[in-house]
Amino acid sequence: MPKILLASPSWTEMYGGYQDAAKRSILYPPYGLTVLASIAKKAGWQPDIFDGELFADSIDAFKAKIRSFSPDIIGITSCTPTFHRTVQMANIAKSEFNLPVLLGGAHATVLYEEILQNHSCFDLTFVGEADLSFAQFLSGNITDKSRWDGIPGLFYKNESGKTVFTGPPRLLENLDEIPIGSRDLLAQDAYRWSLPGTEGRRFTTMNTSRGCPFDCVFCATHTLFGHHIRAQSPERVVNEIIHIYRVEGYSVIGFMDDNFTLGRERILSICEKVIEAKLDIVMDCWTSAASLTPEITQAMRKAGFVRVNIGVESGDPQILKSIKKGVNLEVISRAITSAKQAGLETCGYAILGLPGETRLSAKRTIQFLRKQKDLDYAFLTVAAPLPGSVMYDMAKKGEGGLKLLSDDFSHYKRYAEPVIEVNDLSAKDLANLQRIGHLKIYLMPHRAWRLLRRASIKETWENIIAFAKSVIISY
Ligand code: B12
Ligand code: SF4
Repeated sequence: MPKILLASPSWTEMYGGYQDAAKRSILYPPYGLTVLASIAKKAGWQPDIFDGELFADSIDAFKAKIRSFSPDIIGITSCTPTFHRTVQMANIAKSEFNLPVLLGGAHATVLYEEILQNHSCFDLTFVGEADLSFAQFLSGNITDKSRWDGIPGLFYKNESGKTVFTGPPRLLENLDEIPIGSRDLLAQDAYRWSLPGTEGRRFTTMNTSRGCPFDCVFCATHTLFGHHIRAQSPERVVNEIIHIYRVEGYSVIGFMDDNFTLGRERILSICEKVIEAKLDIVMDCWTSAASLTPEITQAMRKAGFVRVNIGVESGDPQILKSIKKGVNLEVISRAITSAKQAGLETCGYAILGLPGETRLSAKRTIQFLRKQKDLDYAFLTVAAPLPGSVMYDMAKKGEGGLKLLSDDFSHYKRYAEPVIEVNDLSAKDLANLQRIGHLKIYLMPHRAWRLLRRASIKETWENIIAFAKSVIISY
């Protein structure tokens, strides 16, 4: 049986000075690769997965994995700030092991032409959603380039050295057809996420829908999955939950959908079915405030959700409008309160340095987050214009007061090293506002007290030390 190694580069380095604090609480599994591995199995391949994030020296570990697994082909995923690592891995696979290398993921989906021009280590790029193209590619002779032409969603150089794009990929119409990911290929106890009451429990992620109807200018999700929402049926979602709980022993699940709670009937039905199945599980999800009504938050709490992560983006009404968030501050506040009243932990994410940002609007964001008495956690990131987002084009053209300081994607981190200036805010100002903002937010007595009560004394000290270290390093 031919073998394929699917690989993901290490990524917590993109937290910059906040890496220590991030590593303590976040380690997500490469969900997309588990799905691709199941697709490969169905096509008659033996897959394995390499997750660079699990190793102190991910490059050495990658070489060791290639030696021990001895694949016929390698597939690597790509994200903008870690693309240099993807290239490093592809170069090793090609020059040291002489293996064909496939590329896929968010970064490659936008910049495939430029990538193939500059990096000869990649043989073939899968553009966009790849479930169907990958299955079709693996189901025949993979070295026969004349076949590639008939598979939509591929970019490559043909026999005569000419680049070929076979057109946009076909999208899955029925997401119930996505196979359950091969999580057995992961180091199953290695992953973690700081939800309450989850110590010693096995954590994994799921993704149950694709596409987002909103148009936030900083977001690149549409290039992968489009605007139209496609979602798995409640039956399919709950079957996967039951499977990973009963067969694989996972009892902590993070739903990584862009907007998990969009679609009232679907989410209510999922909650109802989870309750009926009587599972001892803890869950959280990411979503837009637009859909968080009391009816939904209460149903979620009953089903075992313990936290909801909400995109706040900005505390300035004008910025919220101009970035096309699709919700206003009132809706966001109401959603936070509704989640809190239902008994869920609440976490808000905001971005400094969005188009149109000024010192005043950034201060409004910090102030808004500080004052939300029902918000347990809040994180401020600094905007990095991601290829595939409207903001990327704006930054390149200097629109919205933006000035792009670097085209080196390895600097496109969310914490501490901004690659933009905007209006009256220099890169240094943005990093300072981020640091001071976090201090101001977490030193609010109601928030500090709640967090102290939630954590053990040991955990609290460890968190304080990691956070203090992050603040000092990022200074
Ligand atoms: C969950 C998630 C995370 C998680 C988990 C990541 C992980 N280890 O899986 C965490 C929080 C850690 C994370 C971190 C980051 N993420 Co993220 N993340 C997501 C999210 C919401 C879902 C990912 C997912 O599971 N999708 C479902 C699976 C099935 O899709 P997939 O992995 O993309 O794979 C499909 C195709 O892309 C393709 N494919 C992918 N890789 C490969 C490889 C091969 C060989 C082939 C053939 C095909 C292929 O096939 C798959 C099936 O169709 C997406 C948005 C989205 N809706 O996808 C953003 C997203 C991918 N993240 C994004 C970003 C920018 C980041 C961060 C930089 C942080 C940030 N938000 O600023 C870091 C960098 C991480 C890294 N690896 O470099 C951007 C990427 C944009 C870009 N230009 O790079 C996205 C699109 C969100 C956005 N707002 O724009 N992320
Ligand atoms: S940030 Fe969230 S709500 Fe906005 S477009 Fe992206 S996925 Fe959709």
